[in-house]
Amino acid sequence: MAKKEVQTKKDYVCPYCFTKVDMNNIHYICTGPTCAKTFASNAISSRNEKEMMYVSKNGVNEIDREKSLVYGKDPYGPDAVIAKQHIIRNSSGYCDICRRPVYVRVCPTCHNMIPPGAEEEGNRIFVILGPKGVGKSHYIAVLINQLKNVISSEFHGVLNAANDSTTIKYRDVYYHRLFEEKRKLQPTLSFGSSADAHEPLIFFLRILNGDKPQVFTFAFFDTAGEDLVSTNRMMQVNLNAFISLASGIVYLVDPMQVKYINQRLHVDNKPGVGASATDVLNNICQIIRNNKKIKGKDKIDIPIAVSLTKSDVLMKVPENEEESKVLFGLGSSLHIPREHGKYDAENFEQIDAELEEYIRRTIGPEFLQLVRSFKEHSFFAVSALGCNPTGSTLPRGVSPQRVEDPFLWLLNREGMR
Ligand SMILES: Nc1nc2c(ncn2[C@@H]2O[C@H](COP(=O)(O)OP(=O)(O)OP(=O)(O)O)[C@@H](O)[C@H]2O)c(=O)[nH]1
Ligand SMILES: [Mg+2]
Ligand SMILES: [Zn+2]
Ligand SMILES: [Zn+2]
Repeated sequence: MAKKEVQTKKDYVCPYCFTKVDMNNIHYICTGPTCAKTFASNAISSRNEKEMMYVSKNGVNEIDREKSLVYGKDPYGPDAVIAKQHIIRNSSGYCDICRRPVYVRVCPTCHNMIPPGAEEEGNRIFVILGPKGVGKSHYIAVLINQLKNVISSEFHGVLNAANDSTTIKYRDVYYHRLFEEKRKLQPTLSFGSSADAHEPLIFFLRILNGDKPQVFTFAFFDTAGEDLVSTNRMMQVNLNAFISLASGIVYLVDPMQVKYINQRLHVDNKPGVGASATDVLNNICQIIRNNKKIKGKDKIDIPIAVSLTKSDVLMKVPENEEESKVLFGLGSSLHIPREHGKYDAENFEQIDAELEEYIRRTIGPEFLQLVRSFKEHSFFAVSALGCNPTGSTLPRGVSPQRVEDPFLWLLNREGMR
């Protein structure tokens, strides 16, 4: 990857509860198998009032008070979260029960794990945004699978799920349905509809290139298009917090939902003209500006990769003159493969320039203006499926095109070597 100064001592933002964590004030977990139970019985026998706060009603289990509160459970009630392992609420580095050193670090607010290396590399929260039906969920499903393959074979890295709930959610909601059953994904539920919808997919990426390995933590949020239609709605479902904390935004635009393109393109199953890409991006800008107190004249400091989705439909042979105005011809830079195993800045710059012109013609200059209010921006075109599905199944499976491009660009901004 291109050389870029690596920022050290990043703030660690907990991807589960969005708290900025002070790394000098974290909690630990002891992996000793009996310490939690011993803690509970010690507290009961010594009648230590402070410790009793963390013991279940029946006196048998240690209670995770913090996690209970974060998940909306009464820590004194019957469904308080039970701590399977003893929690140490100070930075002494030792378990107060078994006296052994402790290594597993957790967020002091929600007690989810802080990965090793977090204080050096920080973590990156990437959000995938865009109006309803633009292809966010299919993009995420395919991106993660593609990154696993691309990253390992090209960049000497490994992408692993950070926890069991990520493994399960990715497999059950995305991978199984799309790659094994070869069926299209369902529309995403609103962020407010269930606690489950709040939890991002979290992955660790370890890059072994160079002398010192780099570790990145990624949190992917799959948002529901309907949650982005108004700033009020975004505030209501608390989307504003994580959008503003993001290290990178992938903003997806469905070309078929753009009026100018929709009117000229001849494909099966064409969706209708959709919510304006400009309006939704404008809402996102407002939310970020309010949250980060960025003045109107200043640029937004989160890199944005604006990506046209479903690019497969724009690669066809034109049926007439009008249609050729909205298609990518044979000479398009999108046909030039990026150089593998390194960050191919030239290839991305060519695509960026071609797409900027395409977007100016088809979506309009106001949209470009808005994109330019981000300090760093680049245009991409991706296809998650590689074909235009006519029914609810994909008999020939998926053949993704360029889905990793926006992400490689964002990673390069984040100092991936
Ligand atoms: N031709 C083509 N169609 C696609 C592609 N990806 C998605 N689609 C179509 O677009 C529809 C919507 O995709 P989703 O991924 O569900 O869109 P979304 O943005 O997650 O939608 P919401 O969750 O409702 O906001 C799918 O059902 C597919 O029919 C692609 O790469 N190519
Ligand atoms: Mg979706
Ligand atoms: Zn212990
Ligand atoms: Zn947390």
